[in-house]
Amino acid sequence: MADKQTYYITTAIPYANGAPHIGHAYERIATDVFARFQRLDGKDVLFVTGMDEHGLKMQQTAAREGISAQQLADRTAAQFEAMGAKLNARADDIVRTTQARHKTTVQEVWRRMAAKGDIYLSKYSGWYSVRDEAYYDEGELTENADGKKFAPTGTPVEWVEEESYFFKLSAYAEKLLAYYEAHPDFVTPEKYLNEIVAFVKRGLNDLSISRTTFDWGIKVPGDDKHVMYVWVDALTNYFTATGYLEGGPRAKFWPADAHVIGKDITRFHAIFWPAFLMSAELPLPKQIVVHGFLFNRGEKMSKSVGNVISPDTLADHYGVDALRYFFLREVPFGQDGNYSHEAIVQRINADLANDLGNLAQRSLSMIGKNCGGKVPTPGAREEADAEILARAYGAVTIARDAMRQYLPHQALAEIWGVVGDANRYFAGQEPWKLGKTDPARRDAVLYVTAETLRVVALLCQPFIPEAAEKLLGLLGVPADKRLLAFATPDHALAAGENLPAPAPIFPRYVEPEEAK
Ligand code: ME8
Repeated sequence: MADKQTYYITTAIPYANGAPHIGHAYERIATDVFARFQRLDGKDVLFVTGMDEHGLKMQQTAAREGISAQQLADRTAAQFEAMGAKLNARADDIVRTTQARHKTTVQEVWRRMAAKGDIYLSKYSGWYSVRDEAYYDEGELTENADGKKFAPTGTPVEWVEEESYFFKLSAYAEKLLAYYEAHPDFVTPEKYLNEIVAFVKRGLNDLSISRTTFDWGIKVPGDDKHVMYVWVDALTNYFTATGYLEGGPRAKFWPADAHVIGKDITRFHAIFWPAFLMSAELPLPKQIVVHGFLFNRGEKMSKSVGNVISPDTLADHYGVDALRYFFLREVPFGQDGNYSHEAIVQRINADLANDLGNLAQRSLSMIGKNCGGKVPTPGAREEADAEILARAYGAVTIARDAMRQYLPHQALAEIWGVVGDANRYFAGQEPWKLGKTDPARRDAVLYVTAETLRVVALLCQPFIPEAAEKLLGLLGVPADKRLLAFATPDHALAAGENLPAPAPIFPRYVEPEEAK
């Protein structure tokens, strides 16, 4: 048998100096959905996340709390691991930048860049924001009445002068532009690539890549005074996971298929990262997949506004599948999105409980009652039957295509298009009236509905894994027949197979006060 096609996908690695928030949950869920979809489609998938544990901010937060930076990193890493488990979005591996395997890899990548002549020692000075871990140009700053200067992000800046190693990023502008030109899908959605191209066309400055002002970081090979400045360290995590340089069993996964990231870090991923890899003579990732930001009713989450909701609280309140569905359906991928109680409840009750849940419940309980709890006999196929089935099988190709383009909202719109049509089919055929007049036709309608639900459930697995598993169980689909390859007519439900007793898959969301 030919080797399975590999597929390697990553999330950004969250800063380890704070607890997980909704943005992190959104990114993890989306990446998990992409990973699950490709696995469902028969690929050999590696899904990696990690933790960004170095930097001055870590040192400072830890000091404020009276713990070591490593203790802070350990605590946050445990919170993120719990989030992944809670959201049913566990990764195959977690690269923590303090791990030995990562240090070795980063130092080797540095050596390769140095060997290429791309790293030199010089002096760096400028307005630095500790909180942003970034220098800012004079022109970007604002000043308050006391003459104190602030970054565009509102954080205070201070004048810093230090010896620093630099990476010759300026030498890569032309090469990067040629690369974008040859690989127009390198950054998706396209609007983010356009921003990057415009930025690079204005010319690139060399990049300061080491610090002497703090020591919580990976040491520069051959110069212990310096630790690497966060981005060489952080970006290399994607590479570390594959053990590519050691030629281990996961080396086949490099280059990555997709780095899923938020829109605020596109420059680092679409400019720095490919330039580092070109310099180190390593293959470039295939795609940078950018998502937008999530806001609570249009407002940025902040402690002062008091609208910070933990992913944990949301998952407990609405259910994990509901949250996963909401994020991917409601927000066109790549754009910013909003969440609110009303919007989540609307999606749960209309799409999940009503459209999918009710259809499954009604059709499966009729099968339980009237067909002896067995898959009914399809009988003669009428035009309406053929239409809804063709629509369902056709959705597989459309969903696959949408997912290849990282448009999960379109895949879900297509799947729910089938669910809508199936509801119209069911209502139009009125199988509950056929018991006395034409039981064979009733059975045929129930069969077609169940087979449509099978295809829908197969497609739903990456998005709402628990509910899809439940539904596939109720339809008697064995565990080894749940890949997307089985969503075809030749693997249709077999008449006469025993089905388990029907059970609801999606309860309606009821406001706590109504439930009393
Ligand atoms: O940027 N909505 O870490 P991070 C959606 N350590 N996504 C959001 C978001 C929001 N409100 N807020 C943040 C870092 N994100 C670096 C990454 S990768 C080599 C290093 C996204 O914890 C953000 O865009 O600030 C990023 O993709 C991820 O969450 C981690 O953000």
